[in-house]
Amino acid sequence: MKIVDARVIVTCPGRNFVTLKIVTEDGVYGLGDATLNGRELAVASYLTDHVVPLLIGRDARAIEDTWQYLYKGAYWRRGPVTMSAIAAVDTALWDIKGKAANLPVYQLLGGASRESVRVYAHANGLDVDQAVKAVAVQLDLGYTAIRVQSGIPGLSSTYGVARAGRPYEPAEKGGVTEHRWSTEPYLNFVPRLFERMRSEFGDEVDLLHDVHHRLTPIEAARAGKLLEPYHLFWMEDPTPAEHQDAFRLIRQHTTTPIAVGEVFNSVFDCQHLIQAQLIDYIRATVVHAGGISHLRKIAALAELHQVRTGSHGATDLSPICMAAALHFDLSVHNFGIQEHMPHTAETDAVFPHEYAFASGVMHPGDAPGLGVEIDEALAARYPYDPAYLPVNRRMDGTMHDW
Ligand code: EZ4
Ligand code: CO
Repeated sequence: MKIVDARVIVTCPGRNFVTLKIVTEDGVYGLGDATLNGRELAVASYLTDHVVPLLIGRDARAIEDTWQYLYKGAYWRRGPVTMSAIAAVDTALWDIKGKAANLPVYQLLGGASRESVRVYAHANGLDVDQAVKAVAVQLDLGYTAIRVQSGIPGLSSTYGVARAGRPYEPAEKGGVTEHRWSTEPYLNFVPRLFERMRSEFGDEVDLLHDVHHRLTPIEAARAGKLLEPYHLFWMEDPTPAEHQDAFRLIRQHTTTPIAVGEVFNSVFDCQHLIQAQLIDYIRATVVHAGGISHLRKIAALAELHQVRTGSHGATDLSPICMAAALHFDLSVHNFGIQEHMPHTAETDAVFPHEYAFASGVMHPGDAPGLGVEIDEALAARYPYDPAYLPVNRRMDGTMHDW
């Protein structure tokens, strides 16, 4: 089953997506997401200029060998660009294998370990009252786990809060916007936000919060401790994860569960955090962590240490990644929860898919392969439109983590 064609499709139905399409000699094709928010064309070039020529003539059935060939064969290892490109190839080859076997991909991954995939929604507001309303909307839609972000008194903008009346979308067109950050107002505010949530919505709903890499370890420890009465499902990315032993300090101070890993590319990024049980949920995802094959290895390591998965699922991951994530989520034993930010109708029209949401859970569907398509004619009507994530500075102008 030789690969005869592979090509990259860049489209911007409201936001940019990079897709790899691999075609085999018998006409079966597979799709993989290669979107790296704000750095899309780097992955597109890595694929078109360096990976596609290596794929032509290879056996599409040899998924693991192709993964190792691209990983070891480049000599230069890891990193988001390389690993997103490898992920796209891997995802497309699983799609092909599923179609060739006439089975949904989750069946090839060992079959379903659960009936459906629990997902969490986003709710955000410019202030606490708006955030309360946003949570109520998500509860009405059937979600049982909700991530809550709010504007912070004293700060003009922050991560995770939409402009009035619009769905949250971090990448912005027309240059790089700058946010200003101050830790003290945040630390004073965030316990009050969740105190209000519990008083409005009771104890049953699972509440999550994304710190988005902004605190030092001791500040994160303070946040986790102050949030304990409101028993969060998780506190996400409390501190940047380059220095992994930093999480030991947070752990010594708080029982608030910790989720990390949406920017991780490989099992080596996760290794210490998992083996030392410094986190509770690993957020690595299909597109940025080497595809379905590599993410399964991360999950297998996590399973040994009672760490569950909680894959990143923001709108900058395309519906192809979402489909792949749901096959992975349904099959791995130590699945925890899946992030779900619904795509716009424009995006869904370019990527018609089988997966569906109902009553707080999702299912990838039973179509052969991943169960996701790309409408290439429609995609071609949305040319690439550069957009960047914001940057973040402290009050004195020092660059900070966004
Ligand atoms: O900032 O996907 O948990 N979700 C997140 C996301 C990320 C974006 C970056 O492209 O942190 O909103
Ligand atoms: Co996050």
